[in-house]
Amino acid sequence: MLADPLPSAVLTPMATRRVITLVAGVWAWACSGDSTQPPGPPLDLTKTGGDAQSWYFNNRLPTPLSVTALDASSRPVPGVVVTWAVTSSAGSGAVNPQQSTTDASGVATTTDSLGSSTIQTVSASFPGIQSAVTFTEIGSAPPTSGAVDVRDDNFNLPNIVVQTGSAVTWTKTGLHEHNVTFVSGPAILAKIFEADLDAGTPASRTRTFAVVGTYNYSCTNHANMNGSVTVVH
Ligand SMILES: [Cu+2]
Repeated sequence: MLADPLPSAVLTPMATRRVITLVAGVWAWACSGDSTQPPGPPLDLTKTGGDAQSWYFNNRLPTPLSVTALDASSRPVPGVVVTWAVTSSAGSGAVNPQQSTTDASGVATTTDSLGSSTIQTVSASFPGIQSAVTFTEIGSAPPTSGAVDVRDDNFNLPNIVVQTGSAVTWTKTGLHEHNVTFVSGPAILAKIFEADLDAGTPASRTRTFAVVGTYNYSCTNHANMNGSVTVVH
């Protein structure tokens, strides 16, 4: 029995079938492993996180790369030393660490920094693996400026990325009284007041972002009117 069943009205026949399939899948998984039996030697790796990210040249990817070591019965294997290597051309980045050991859940991770190439591939393997797995990441140049519309009642776009040293301009396009109040980040920048955004005084204000990190801001007049500027190298 599901702990929190959906109202029957939203359970179309298709949705009901999906729920049944899901429950059956969990049931089969729960019964397939004999928990008293230790896993056998590792046979393969499966990617469990960090593949196919799009991020910026010479920056660390937001999500670490992770793999799970599996034995012949697809049980996770702890204690496997996984070797990570950038397999694309020179200048396409680096992984750190270059070796990591699978934990109690069979998972090993590394951090991955992009270089200056558009495509970066990283392999994960261990001695005797059937075939190494490959992560493929996409690099691009970060934007060198940003523009945010201050609307009724949201920021558009709410979340932007710029390179260090870039200026971001907030321009009032709505009619309500708004402000830009920085609430967290590497530095708390000066608040942009309603008067700053009123037409003609001027209609927009700019802040320059010198330090890498994520700056969060809000309009204090409207709940859930939030935005962020992520600054990369
Ligand atoms: Cu507002």
